[in-house]
Amino acid sequence: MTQAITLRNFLTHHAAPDGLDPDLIFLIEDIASACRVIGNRLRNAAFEGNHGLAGETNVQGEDQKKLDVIADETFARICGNSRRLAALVSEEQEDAVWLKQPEAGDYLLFFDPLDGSSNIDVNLSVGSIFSVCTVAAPGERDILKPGHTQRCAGYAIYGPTMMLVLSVGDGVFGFSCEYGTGDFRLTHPGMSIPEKTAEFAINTSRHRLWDQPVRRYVEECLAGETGPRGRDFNMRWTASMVADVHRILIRGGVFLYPADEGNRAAGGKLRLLYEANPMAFLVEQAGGRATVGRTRILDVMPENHHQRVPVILGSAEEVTRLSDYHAASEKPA
Ligand code: P6P
Repeated sequence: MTQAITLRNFLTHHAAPDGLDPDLIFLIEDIASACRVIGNRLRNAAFEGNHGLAGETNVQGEDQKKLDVIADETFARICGNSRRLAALVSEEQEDAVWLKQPEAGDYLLFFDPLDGSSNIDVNLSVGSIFSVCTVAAPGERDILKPGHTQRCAGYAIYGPTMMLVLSVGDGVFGFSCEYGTGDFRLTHPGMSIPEKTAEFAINTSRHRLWDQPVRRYVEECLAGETGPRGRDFNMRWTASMVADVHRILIRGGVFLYPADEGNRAAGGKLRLLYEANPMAFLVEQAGGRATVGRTRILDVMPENHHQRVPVILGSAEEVTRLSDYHAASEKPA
């Protein structure tokens, strides 16, 4: 098999419309380095006493795992030296960390350093999610950027293989970490989501809380070939958005974390700036769709740093069907 090209080779020769800004290349390589270190710390956690809780709660009010703290510190330590990085915006930190006086064109890095960390102690896949936007004007300290302005987005998945999956706006590319050298090498060029699917992902224990459009959609899937869909569906739920989205990028599917009676007051469960936006960017770049029910996630104008939104994303046909069901439920009787 021909030697798969490295991430650096890909970025320096990538045919993004006008080539990639060298400072963006350096930042992406720093992100990859941070993810490689996090993957190694995960692998050695049992020997380093890094399983379990850190004894703190984060801004989300969640009990921080020791590895949440390590992952957050790793992103800050490694990416914080990137030349034109103006701010770090972490799920684990209440406020943005400004590294320099922002200049027009500087980068903003949004990240969920360790997503799905409740899976760590049971040795299931977890991930890191990242998104890069730019400062619009000198001195601007506005981090509330809508998702369609992202310059780059991606994730690392720490599974049987550690992978980095990213887009710089012209398709989605997957890089596997080569054991031994630690190089991320291009193994999944041009990742694409099939328009049709027979697989859905939702936390079904919240069934009693769902709104009618989601309840209708899921019940039709469960009815299988005897119901209106005329075919059987499969269900997967990994409690790790990165793992569910990765599966959808590989073989299709639809992922739902909708607003419901239990989370509506908070706006949903998943966070807009560093979970929904980067994943929506990837999904659209791979030919899928991503909405909050009807509205495109990438068009949502953020109102605050840790804003939560409903998320429906994946195979275009299914996301469109759910959008139609939401529209039908909003029509006056
Ligand atoms: P639940 C992990 O905590 C996360 O933010 C996502 O990665 C995942 O999809 C979701 O929450 C899981 O939520 O309700 O199943 O624990």
